Amino acid sequence: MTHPVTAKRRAALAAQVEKTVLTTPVYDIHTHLYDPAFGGLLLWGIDDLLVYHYLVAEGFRQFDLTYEKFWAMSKREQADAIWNALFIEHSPISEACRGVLTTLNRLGLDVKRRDLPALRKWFAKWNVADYTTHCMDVAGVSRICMTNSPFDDEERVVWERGFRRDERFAAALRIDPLLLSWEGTAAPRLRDWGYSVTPELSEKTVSEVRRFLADWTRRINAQYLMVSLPPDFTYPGDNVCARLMETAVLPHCREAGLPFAMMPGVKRAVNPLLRMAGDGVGHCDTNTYESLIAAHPDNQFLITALARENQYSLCVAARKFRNLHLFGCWWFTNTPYLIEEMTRMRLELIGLSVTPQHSDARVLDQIIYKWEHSRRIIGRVLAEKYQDLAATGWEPTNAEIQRDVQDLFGGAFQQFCGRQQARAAEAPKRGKRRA
Ligand code: HDL
Ligand code: ZN
Repeated sequence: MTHPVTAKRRAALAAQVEKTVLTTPVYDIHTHLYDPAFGGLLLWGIDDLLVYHYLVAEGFRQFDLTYEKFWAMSKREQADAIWNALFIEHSPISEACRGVLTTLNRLGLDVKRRDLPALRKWFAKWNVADYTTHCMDVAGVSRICMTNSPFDDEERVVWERGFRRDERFAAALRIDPLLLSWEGTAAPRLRDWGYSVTPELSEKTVSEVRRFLADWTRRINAQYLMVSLPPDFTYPGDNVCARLMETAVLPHCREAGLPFAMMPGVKRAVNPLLRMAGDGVGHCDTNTYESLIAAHPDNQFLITALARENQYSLCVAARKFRNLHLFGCWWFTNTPYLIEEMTRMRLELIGLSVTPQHSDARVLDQIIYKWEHSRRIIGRVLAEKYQDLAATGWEPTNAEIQRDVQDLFGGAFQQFCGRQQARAAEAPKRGKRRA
């Protein structure tokens, strides 16, 4: 017998969920932002917002500029071209355009004036330290995880010099060149840095790769390791990527007590003339990820996939493997339509053991719109789920709603990471490294 849920009760539930979702602080577990100590690497302000690579790609669909002409422009000139094309000559309907306006509006700026010079004047008054705190306050983001690569020359020197960490900024060790360009990029660089590796994956080389991973894990206090993988990555497979994962990366993660995050489905440089905006999407083979996860029950895996078509099979895979945690609506899936579709699919198939969103922000101010938009969608879906439950007679208390939302906004991720740390701590304290 269903319990008649009055419209008033449904509305009260929805209002409670909305209030909780809009006010619960978020741990943003994957971004391209930087601790302000990294100086110019931390992008912020109206011109960086406008030349974000999502808007560059959309701008090229409207203006007749050649690629060469556009890339020869200053950042301000590029921002002017994008502003005129996407905000003045056409209405800013796309999610990336809307995001700029949401950010400006939440910062208290009057967007209907369409006055870019006035906007620039407002941003010019800020300094990065105060503005970082302001953006995090407006966005309700309490912690930001960076993407940190030793292979990024600008970033590496800051780590090597050392600096006082802003404890709001966590670090993740990004290792794409190690796995995807071992012979061409990583092996020579590791040798430059004093690790005696050879292109062949000898025992000595593997041991030195693990020493490199351990050094950088310690240096940045990595919360997880991370790689973005092409659609055709296969496991098992006779490829360097799979072999380095198996012999070096995953044993290191077990020993260090860290999850391994994989982001499959990027087709890099589909249009190289667009530079960072030129990457596309490819469908990955979920079998590969099921095989990898099944073969490593003592590792914790985080996955966010780029192709919409992979979302359902990954949800089913997450039902099979408790050491798989799905996160975010990444990149091209970060649109209202797909965030709603993916959040429904996940809540209905794997409940609250998921992290429905990360911002992937490259420009500090973007956390304001990326979280404003996603909170509202996640809140709508969650409210509907509770309303469905209410029809059975079961209703969440306000404390249970708060607990569930905290889980979705970083708590479930931290519990998931905690399992790998606990396993590493239990591991018998042996002299030699764990295989
Ligand atoms: O590889 C990644 O982490 C992606 O997020 C890329 O950095 C991509 O350029 C991006 O910014 N997507 O939103
Ligand atoms: Zn990213």
